[in-house]
This record gives sequence, structure tokens and C-alpha cells, in this order.
Amino acid sequence: MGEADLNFVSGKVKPITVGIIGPESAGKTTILGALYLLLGRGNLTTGDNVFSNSYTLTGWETVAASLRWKPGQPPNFPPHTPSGAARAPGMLHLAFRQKDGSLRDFLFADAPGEWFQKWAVNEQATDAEGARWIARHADVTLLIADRQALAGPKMGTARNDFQLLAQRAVAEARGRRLALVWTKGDVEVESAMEAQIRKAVASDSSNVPEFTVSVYPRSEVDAVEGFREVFDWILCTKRLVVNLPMTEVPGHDPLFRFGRR
Ligand SMILES: Nc1nc2c(ncn2[C@@H]2O[C@H](COP(=O)(O)OP(=O)(O)OP(=O)(O)O)[C@@H](O)[C@H]2O)c(=O)[nH]1
Ligand SMILES: [Mg+2]
Repeated sequence: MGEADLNFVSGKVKPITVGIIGPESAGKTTILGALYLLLGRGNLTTGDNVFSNSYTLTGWETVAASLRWKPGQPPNFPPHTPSGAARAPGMLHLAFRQKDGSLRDFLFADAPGEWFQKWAVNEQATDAEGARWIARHADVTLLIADRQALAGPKMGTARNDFQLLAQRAVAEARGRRLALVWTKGDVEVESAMEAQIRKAVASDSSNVPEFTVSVYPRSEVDAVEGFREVFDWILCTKRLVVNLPMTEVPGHDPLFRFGRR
């Protein structure tokens, strides 16, 4: 779903946009693919939020196809998300019906890590427009910490890059929901490194929730659990409703009721 198609969804009520911010190969697309597969198996939602529809089933299928087990073909990871000439992120749509019958639309932005790396270094970079778009519009941000990179031979660079990206993402979120999501949870990371990553996202004003996901089961923890926790947290997002003050005089011109604000 591109920018032009967004009118389909946003014409009704502004959907809740979920931005996944992280460097290249951090596991961002894998999260989306895993969520889609689990949703299809009925493993993500409860009676409170029933899957209703999606305008982008083909897009979801493309993201998740490689993660599926097929006869004679074990699952693989999704291909690298190309940055190409596109300036806006690919959007994946899901709608859920709540208990009271109302529908809620979600848009998940799947962007290439390169955009965020450029944006972290230079907020105004011309080829970081997609990253700026996500940071500006995301109602919910998943800030990705790639455990494999943070435990690998280039862990120092990965940490510095994360600190830079986190600084930008936290500043841009300005009170909107943001969570730290560790990907590749099956990989061990030194506790000193974990502490530095946590410190980079910590803000005085709010508590940043933390999740760990992995497509591999870890000792006692089922691989589904981490994805489910992130998803539940995303679904809890509420859109702030604007309440205009009411007056006793119905039909009165709003200008004279509320003045010019
Ligand atoms: N060990 C481990 N590796 C993973 C896991 N999830 C993803 N990976 C690895 O990370 C690689 C990148 O995953 P993607 O989901 O494509 O990463 P991305 O953030 O979308 O990357 P870009 O599209 O390049 O920005 C995969 O090809 C896997 O090798 C995981 O749970 N555990
Ligand atoms: Mg990707």
C-alpha cells in the first residue's frame, strides 16, 4: 500500500500507524511476517479484538511467504527490504473489530534499515524522507535492538549506531508510545551491553516497555510468546479523541460558540 492508497483507510478514521525503526538486517520484516503467520493461525488475538479485514493481504503474504514451512522446503527469512527509488514506506494494513462492534485500523510500516541509518546520522538527509515520514506519523514506535549485531564482531559500531538512532527516535516520539524491542532473542548479549542499550532509550518522563522476540524457541520460552506480547501492547494503543465542548444552543454557528481558536 502506497501513499495514494492510504486514503482508503484514512478517509474513515485516522488509522493507528506502527513504525518499526531499526538498522539494516535487524529483523524488522521478520517481525511483520511472524505476526501475520501467527494471526493466520489464530494465535494472536482474543475475543476482544477479532481480525476483520486487510487491504494488503498480498503484501502480507509477500512478507511472510519465505517464513512458511512448505512441503520439502524449510522456512527461510524474508529478503532484504530494498530502498530503491521509493520515498515512502510500504504499508501493511490490518483491521480488528472490538467487543463493542467498532473497527480499528492499523498500518504497519515496513521500511528498509538504510533509511533509518541515514536519518540517524543526518535528520535532513534527502534519502531519509521515508524515515522522517515514519517518525512523524507513527502512533506507536518499535525501536529495534538487534542482539546479533550487539554480540557480533562489530558490536561497538552497532552500539554507537543504536545510541544515535535511539536518541533521534525518542526525541521524535515526544510522548507517543515507544517500546524497545530486542530481536534475535536467541542470541546471548553481554549484560553490560544490554545496560547501555537500555540507557540509550531511557527517558525521565516515561517508562519505556521492553520486549524480546525470536523466531527460535529459547530454553523455556515459546517463540510465539514474544510476538504475542508485542502485538498485545500495540493493540492497546488508543487514539486520542478530540472532544469539542458542548453548549446548550443546538445549531448555533460554531464560530460564535467557540470563537476563533
Ligand atoms: N538468530 C536469529 N536471526 C534472525 C531472527 N530474525 C531474523 N534473523 C536474521 O536477520 C536477518 C534480517 O532479517 P530481516 O527481517 O530481513 O531484517 P530487516 O530489519 O527487515 O532488514 P532490512 O530490510 O535490510 O532493513 C534474517 O535474514 C536472519 O538471518 C531471529 O529471531 N533469530
Ligand atoms: Mg526488511
